[in-house]
Amino acid sequence: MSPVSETTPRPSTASDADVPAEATSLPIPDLTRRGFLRGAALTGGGIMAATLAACAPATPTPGWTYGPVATPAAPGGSPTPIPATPGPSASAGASSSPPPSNIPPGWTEHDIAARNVVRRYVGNLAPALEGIFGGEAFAKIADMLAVDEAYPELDKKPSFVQVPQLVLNDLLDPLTPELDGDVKVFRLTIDVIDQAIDEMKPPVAALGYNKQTPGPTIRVTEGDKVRVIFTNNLEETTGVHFHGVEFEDFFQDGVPFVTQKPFAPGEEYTYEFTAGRSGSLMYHSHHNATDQVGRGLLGAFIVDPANPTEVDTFDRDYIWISNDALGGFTINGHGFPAVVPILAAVGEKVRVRFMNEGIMYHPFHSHGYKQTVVARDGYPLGAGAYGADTITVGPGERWDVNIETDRPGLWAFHCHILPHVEGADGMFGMVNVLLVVPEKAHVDAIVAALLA
Ligand SMILES: [Cu+2]
Repeated sequence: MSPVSETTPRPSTASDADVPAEATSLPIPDLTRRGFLRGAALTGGGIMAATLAACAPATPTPGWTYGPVATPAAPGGSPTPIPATPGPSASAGASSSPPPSNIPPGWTEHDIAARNVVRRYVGNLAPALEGIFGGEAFAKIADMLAVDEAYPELDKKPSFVQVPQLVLNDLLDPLTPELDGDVKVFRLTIDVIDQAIDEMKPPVAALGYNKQTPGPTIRVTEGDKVRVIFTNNLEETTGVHFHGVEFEDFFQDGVPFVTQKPFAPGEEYTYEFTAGRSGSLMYHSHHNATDQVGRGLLGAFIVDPANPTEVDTFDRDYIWISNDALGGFTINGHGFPAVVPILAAVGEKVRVRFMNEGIMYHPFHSHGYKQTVVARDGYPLGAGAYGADTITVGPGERWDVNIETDRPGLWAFHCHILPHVEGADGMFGMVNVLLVVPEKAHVDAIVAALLA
């Protein structure tokens, strides 16, 4: 299975579900032999350990801050050594590699720092790229990253695997409802958490649903009767709004003092409604929201169509929730290099669901590929679907795009407001990568290895 929701409305592909066991025996020897096993042995525990670790960080939690934070101190438990002797400038503090003994001619500390961010992103995937893209392409990548320097990141999993992730949590531990008759019942807690924006910075004080931000994806089908029960474990009141639902009963709309009283600490509160239309919707706090949503009380609410059309049939499905209010510039709660790539094989159709929970506009630009915009705010565009390579997503908006892959590569995919993505220490924040590999077997092997 791909790193996507389990309930993608596509023709059944049972073979997808049991990928990991067979994937590693596929003809991609470099992937397992030289790349991942080494890293897996060092980091151990994998995603689940990272998820658990995020719930109980040992370090103090500073408040949210804007933009890149070049904090050299590693969070508790990080094995990353910090160079004791900075180079000519300390500005490369986000790097975990020792200062290079020789900076290539014409380079500055900026170049070294920028390269280190990408080294952290690729991690121990770097050697495996030879088996995926072939020797010629790998030689260029290896030269760019100076793989022959045997830098420390070569022995670590990619940054995005070292922190909890919505995409991976949805894959490994999807929020599944109980059934009460014909009602799908979801239970969520609302908690104070610490959020690691990436694997290097100290975690920040945050709020989450089921101890994660974004909260777990709530996924139902058009026409389903839905009950969602929240338990407020905060020491403050809150309320939850399902954003985009056309409620029959306005008292389910979740706006304290307009449709309900806020729910108090320790209180349980139940919303019950029918998912009346399909689309990419959201759920989030609608109480003290600048603060509470900014700190992380947000998540995706996906209503799959009862009768999917061709547009709603795809191979992989990615949620892309941006936030910027108080936690820096994040995609799914993390900043680059801790953002899970959009991973696909040549010949696949990928759905990306942009959802903006922040307070700013973000133009998300795809390198190398057309995005076909198929729905806005969950409403299908039908024959009005159009192509673009830059999709501006405003606060509260959701834009669904399909991308059809036909060429392999590592394609940058990022907000084009440059202060949201790149600074003196290289790329950060709202940067993602569309990683297109030649064959589906490569996707499966990568996922299996990352999760090992
Ligand atoms: Cu932006």
